[in-house]
Amino acid sequence: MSTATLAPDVDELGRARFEELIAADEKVEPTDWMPDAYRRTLIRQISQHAHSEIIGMQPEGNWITRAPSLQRKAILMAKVQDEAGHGLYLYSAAQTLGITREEMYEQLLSGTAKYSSIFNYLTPSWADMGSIGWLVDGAAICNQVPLCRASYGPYARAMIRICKEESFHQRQGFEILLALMNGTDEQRAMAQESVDRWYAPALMMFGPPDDASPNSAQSMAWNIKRFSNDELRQRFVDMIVPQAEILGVTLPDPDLRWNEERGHWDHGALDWDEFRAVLSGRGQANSIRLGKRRRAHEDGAWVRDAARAYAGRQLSEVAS
Ligand code: FAQ
Repeated sequence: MSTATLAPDVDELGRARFEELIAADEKVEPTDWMPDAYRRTLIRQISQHAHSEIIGMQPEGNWITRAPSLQRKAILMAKVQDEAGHGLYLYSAAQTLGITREEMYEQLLSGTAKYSSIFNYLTPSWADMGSIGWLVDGAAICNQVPLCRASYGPYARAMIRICKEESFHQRQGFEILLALMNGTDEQRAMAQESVDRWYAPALMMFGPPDDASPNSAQSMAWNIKRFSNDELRQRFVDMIVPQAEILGVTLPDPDLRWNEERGHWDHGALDWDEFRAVLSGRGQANSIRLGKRRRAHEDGAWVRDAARAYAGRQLSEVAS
């Protein structure tokens, strides 16, 4: 009898258990064996998601001091703070996979990590706070609700709270636009101009079309992604068309029409050259976003030093 039969390889047992968990649609936890490629995929997706939340604070942070009332300012501050919190839960979830926070920061600051394309667009008007909430958080919800059922436990659990907060974010954005649409002609024009700029970039947040999405098939087989990029984009379009009607804004898409046969709204082609340009660093605000993040990281060095010194003192007190 071979030793292999007496003591089956730990990896083989782990792999069988992993496959059982995925087949039964149960959760994989940090201490479970998992294939390297599954771990790498999760680190990629979760860290990109965390970076998106952190960089995503900037377009709205830009308006905190200029919000039109104290109430709007308080709401916007709370929203931006929520985004920081989402980034932190997500970095923590990624750390359970064996990458350190410092490694992830380094990837972001050096420009080697991706973050969502949407945050490389400028926010020149107050109405953009409405469009970000309604369209960007709306797209984020469509994409993220299914992630609450992702197979990796720490990611799925982080997403539950994040989605609750995102749905408040979406409603506050909708309400900003509704107030503008119920206002003066100038305010209505401001809201429409902003929706005109955010509609297509929001549709592109879902990622490339399915036939150009290299990661989807494997991520779906592992129950990380539950729906393809195009399926989620379709859900989003179906969701916002009636909402746009309530707002009284026009979606800037001449090809948008109800398809009786499919039972869905058809939408026009998207400019994937623009998407690729944004991903390669040539969007409106890529250099502004990364430059600001780098400065904030440098300015925060003293906080990290102080926290490290404090943690060291606590440890030495416990040890003594
Ligand atoms: N931007 O094969 P796929 C938010 C990349 S949070 C940049 O389809 P996958 C909240 C993709 O990474 C927004 N890159 O990839 C908020 C891959 O590159 P890689 C973030 C993109 O992973 C609101 C390549 O293209 N949400 O908004 C984008 O299967 C307001 C090929 O693509 C998440 O991260 C993009 N839009 O599907 C905060 C959700 N799309 O890594 C502040 C979690 C694709 O191979 C204010 N992530 N790429 O070099 C996901 O669901 C997925 O990762 C997808 C992409 C759907 C984004």
